[in-house]
Amino acid sequence: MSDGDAKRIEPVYDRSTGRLQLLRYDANGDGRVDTWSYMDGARVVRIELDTNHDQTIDRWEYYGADQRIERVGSSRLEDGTPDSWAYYAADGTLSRVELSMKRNGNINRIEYYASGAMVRAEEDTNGDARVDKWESYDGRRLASVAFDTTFRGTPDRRLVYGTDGSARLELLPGTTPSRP
Ligand SMILES: [Ca+2]
Ligand SMILES: [Ca+2]
Ligand SMILES: [Ca+2]
Repeated sequence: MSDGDAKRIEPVYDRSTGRLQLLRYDANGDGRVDTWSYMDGARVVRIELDTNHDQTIDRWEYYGADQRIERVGSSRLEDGTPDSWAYYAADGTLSRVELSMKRNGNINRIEYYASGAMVRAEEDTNGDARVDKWESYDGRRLASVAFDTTFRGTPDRRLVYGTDGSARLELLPGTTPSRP
């Protein structure tokens, strides 16, 4: 770290314990803080970043006790409100993304990843806190979507997509075949 960097870092200490609480840092040197590292002494707890320097936080990094990054929040509208959180496995790969599509902090969609690709997703479309839509992926291709159209807790319809772009609707067990 150069002298210039040191000048751009402002530490904040707990008044009673003297423990380091926060580091404010101006990463791009434009005179405005864009990186807030919340600390517990030497341990990083959370880092909030304004990566595009528009004075609005757009990235929230959460660190585990082992100082590994566990979760990264982001804001799809870039308005300072986090609405999606990416979770990372111990090897650093993306394991899942939780989304608050109404942007109220309530998670209503979870996407599961393997080897960097989404393999399935679950969504609560009607806000009753129960999953009613299940997507499964084959590589980058959406392979099927199951729906719980009556909000009973289990899927009753499934759309299966062929590799040729075709779609087939299946009725699942326990389904009344025709409804008005
Ligand atoms: Ca700055
Ligand atoms: Ca920003
Ligand atoms: Ca639901």
